[in-house]
Amino acid sequence: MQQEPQYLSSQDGAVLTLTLNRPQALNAFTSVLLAQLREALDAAAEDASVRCVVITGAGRGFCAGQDLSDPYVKPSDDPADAPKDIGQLLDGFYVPLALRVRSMPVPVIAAVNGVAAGAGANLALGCDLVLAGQSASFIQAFAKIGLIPDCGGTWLLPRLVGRARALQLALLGEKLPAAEAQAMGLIYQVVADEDLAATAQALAQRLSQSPVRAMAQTRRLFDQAGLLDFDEALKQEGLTQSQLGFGDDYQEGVNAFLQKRKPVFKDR
Ligand code: T3D
Repeated sequence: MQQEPQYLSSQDGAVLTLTLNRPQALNAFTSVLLAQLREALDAAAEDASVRCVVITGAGRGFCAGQDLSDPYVKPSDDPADAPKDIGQLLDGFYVPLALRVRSMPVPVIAAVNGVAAGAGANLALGCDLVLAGQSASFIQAFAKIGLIPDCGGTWLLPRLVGRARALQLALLGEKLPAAEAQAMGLIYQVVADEDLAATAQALAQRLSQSPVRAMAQTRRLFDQAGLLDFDEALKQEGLTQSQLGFGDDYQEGVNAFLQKRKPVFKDR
């Protein structure tokens, strides 16, 4: 049976905005929403008209993480039932979503409009640029229900803020206000709540007119750099630069500079 979309989708020029739309539960992830969001991103990855994606939430929250009342995770009332295997939920839904965000051919912006908890926080932190409204907050809520930071959290947090702060966030599970998240380097920028949507859209429009193929390659190289030694990182830079140098965007960027005009980038 076809499920009702649990997100909203709109496109303005080359900017696709996906809005998690379960405001009554602070946009907590059901298995349906997780699958729908991944499918929307899959479609955007294939759609040449999309050159930047914004992910945000409807209502007063960004995303409260896993919906704890979802049949996939809710403990059974019958003690005779075997416990649910949460790993299957991760493999089936969170892993494909986290990988999808991280491999998009275009930049992905999280516009965090309120609380981002658990996997909701880590979905946002996996995006390329994280903007937050001043009243937004980030909570590694896993600590309170006996789990580890998932949806990429164990990988993302130490890289973003270092081990000591990552452990602070993960073990204490306290609400981190957006301004503190910015101060510790967890996110890009905090803006007034009323300016968040417009700021995110302006940033997305700007990125959509930029050489997005090079941006996706920059993300890829940053992500793999921690696994490489310096020599290998330099080699990878050379290989990638070769490929980009054969692309139309490079020609266009150089020609536009020399001709003193605004470049029009098209590669994806
Ligand atoms: O099994 C697994 O869990 C595997 C997957 C793991 C990935 C994860 O994401 S684990 C982390 C799951 N998320 C949480 O533990 C967060 C739970 N929520 C909260 O701690 C709080 O709601 C917040 C701190 C996020 C916000 O607090 P507050 O006071 O602003 O709002 P509220 O009143 O608690 O919530 C508003 C409504 O949203 C409320 O419903 P009601 O009473 O008005 O009908 C609340 O039940 C609902 N809601 C919030 N979070 C969730 C949720 N419903 C289902 N699941 C949620 N995660």
